[in-house]
Amino acid sequence: MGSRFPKKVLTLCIVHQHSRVLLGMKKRGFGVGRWNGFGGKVTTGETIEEAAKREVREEAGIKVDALEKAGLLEFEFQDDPVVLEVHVFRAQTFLGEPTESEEMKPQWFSSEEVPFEDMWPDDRHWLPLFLEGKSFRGKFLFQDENTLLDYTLEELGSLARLRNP
Ligand code: 6OG
Repeated sequence: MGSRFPKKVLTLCIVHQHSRVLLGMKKRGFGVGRWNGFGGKVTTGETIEEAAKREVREEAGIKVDALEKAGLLEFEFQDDPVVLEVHVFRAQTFLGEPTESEEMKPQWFSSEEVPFEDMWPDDRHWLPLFLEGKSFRGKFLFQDENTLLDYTLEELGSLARLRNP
């Protein structure tokens, strides 16, 4: 898990309001059949935060504004040199009505009933921190899409939060 590998920068935004979270069922591509936040690749000429907002609009049909940085996750697959650097954001407010797109089918879940068995295997580790309003940083090594081999995860304190995006 090192920085000498090529990186892909991605966003992941979860709308979190009191005791509920908005997730989307991925209908195609990477992670198909799993519930996840909304997000995707950062493209040239946009900031990571702009990309996060754009992806939420494209995938869930809603507008999010005040994004809060929640976490930084790195995913690596054995036999694949590309490291996925995923910037996780929290949105507490939004405009519009969540609407199904070609890529995602949005649905509200109670924070106590997150469907971890139909999500990426890393989510059960970091999402509880997210739901507690904490910031975190983690690295996850997968054998394949269903098998998590190893991971490290740290909660960031208030000092670290100032230093780490
Ligand atoms: P597109 O490539 O479809 O965006 N993503 C992951 N999310 C979780 N929870 N675990 C993973 O473990 C993930 N790998 C990628 C980032 C892919 C979306 O899926 C997220 C993006 O929001 C490997 O454009």
